[in-house]
Amino acid sequence: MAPSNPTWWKESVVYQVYWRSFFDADGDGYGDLEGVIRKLDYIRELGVDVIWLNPVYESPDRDNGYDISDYEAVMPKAGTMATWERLLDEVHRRGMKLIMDLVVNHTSDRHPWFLESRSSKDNPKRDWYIWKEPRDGGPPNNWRSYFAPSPWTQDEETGQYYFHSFASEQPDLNWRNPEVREEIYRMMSSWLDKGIDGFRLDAIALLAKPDGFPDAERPEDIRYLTNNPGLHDYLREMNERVLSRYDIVTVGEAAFVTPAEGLKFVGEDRRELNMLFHFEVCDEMASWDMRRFKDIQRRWYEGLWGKGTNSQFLNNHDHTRQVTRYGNDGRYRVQSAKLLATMLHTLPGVPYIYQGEEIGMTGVRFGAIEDYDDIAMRNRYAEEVDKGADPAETLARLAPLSRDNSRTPMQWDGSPNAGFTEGKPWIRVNPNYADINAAKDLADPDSVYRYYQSLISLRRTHDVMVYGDFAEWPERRGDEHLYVYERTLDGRRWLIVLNHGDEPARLDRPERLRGLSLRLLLANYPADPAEGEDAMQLQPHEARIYEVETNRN
Ligand code: TEU
Repeated sequence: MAPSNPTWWKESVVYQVYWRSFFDADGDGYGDLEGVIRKLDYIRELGVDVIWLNPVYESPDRDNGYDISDYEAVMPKAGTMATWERLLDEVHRRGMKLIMDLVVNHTSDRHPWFLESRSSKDNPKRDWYIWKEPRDGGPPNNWRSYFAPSPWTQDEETGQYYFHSFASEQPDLNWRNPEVREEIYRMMSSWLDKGIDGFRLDAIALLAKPDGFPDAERPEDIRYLTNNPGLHDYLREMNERVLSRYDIVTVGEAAFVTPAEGLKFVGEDRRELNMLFHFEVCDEMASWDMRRFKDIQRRWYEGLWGKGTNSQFLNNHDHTRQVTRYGNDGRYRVQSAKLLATMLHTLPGVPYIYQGEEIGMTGVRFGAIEDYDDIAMRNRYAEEVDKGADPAETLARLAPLSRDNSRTPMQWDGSPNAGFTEGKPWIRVNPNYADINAAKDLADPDSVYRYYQSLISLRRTHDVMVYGDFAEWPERRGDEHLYVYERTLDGRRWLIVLNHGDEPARLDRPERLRGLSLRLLLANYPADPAEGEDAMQLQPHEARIYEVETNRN
């Protein structure tokens, strides 16, 4: 297949900073922008190119900054605009780039636009949000929202309902209204004019709503919230009016898309966005399922390669840490964290690292609902317990996928609160911080952090990892633990071998590889000097990257 056009952002590795849990410089228990500045060398040393900063805008903070009440101000918990500007300078000074997380599907219910909109039916901003009359005295349709039993909340003042894809404190903007779009584009340009390097666009597949909001046959399947007609017109307009005017990178959050639909967001000839996060893995694989994962990778490769760019990730601030959810966070934690990293950095697409992943941080189990902060978890718990579910059973069922699993503070060292804060942390620290922390990893040449450094530097120096075609070994396609694939570019040939299982495994070399020499470039176990020519003996969670001798060599 045709390799894609070389571009800086395709060659990048992105590091996600969930600032409120990163480093607290002022002792109020929340991470902050000053804290990010102090830890920039740590991030830079890893070798990453781009930082994705979770929302820092003014917000009542009901959904951790995803409920914005002023797009052009910084929330005091994070710091001031002056600190943010210093952060941008310091990121650039270190040769990195900064992308901002932006939420344009909805605002906070405290945003002045919404306060005006809700004030009366004839307010000029009424149509900036989505208002409907009740149906039979109840909500206008039978849908669910992401975070609530209904996406409709009735406003006492006028008796009408407003629409919210997420919590009731997050009313959706009405993208059909050209004034709304104008104002959003103006705001986006003002951030870009400050010199940022792009956006991660939150919930971007939700912008368009269907005509008339028809009832759903299966209300529990919330796909109706996404990918509605008109969406791509908005994205093209946004690109034309704003994005195309800057040398930036954009990544859109797009749940529930097939590769064919995904291509509509990122097709290079379509002029919409650069990359997307599809959630096929996170949404459909509660735990690891190798065959399914391979199938997902294959379909997305076939759908996008040469035409648009994919993202590689298994966790973020909404999804339980990868080594706990998909790997082994017990005996083989270190090996497993390295294997998952190897996989994400060698599969086609741009790798995203979520803070703490680079030291193999794990998920957490809190004993009481009060210890959970996540609005999605708390609302769901309340709904189920209200309906009569057993509280302990509900907590145990919701805990493994609670978003708080990935939101516990960054574990810097073995001092109290993991060195994250000198105050009381806004969310409890994972009790395993004495064992798992950055100071330990930095002191250990075999640590997960050091492995990430090697992996990223390999990617920086070998474009076969970025632009190489991808092919699985067909004889291992059905294997539930082994994942074996090659990347090839201009006569260079790399082989990646992964044993994602708790048992050792043997991998025979197929005929086509017999006699060719393999040069080991990186592995998460020491090489076995006794290993024969024809078969590899793989340890549990072993990962290897080889360069295969080719005729060119
Ligand atoms: O998440 C929105 C969203 O669509 C996710 O719930 C996604 O579908 C899911 O991760 C796939 O399983 C974004 C933010 O990342 C989240 O933190 C916010 O709470 C939400 O938007 C509302 O702004």
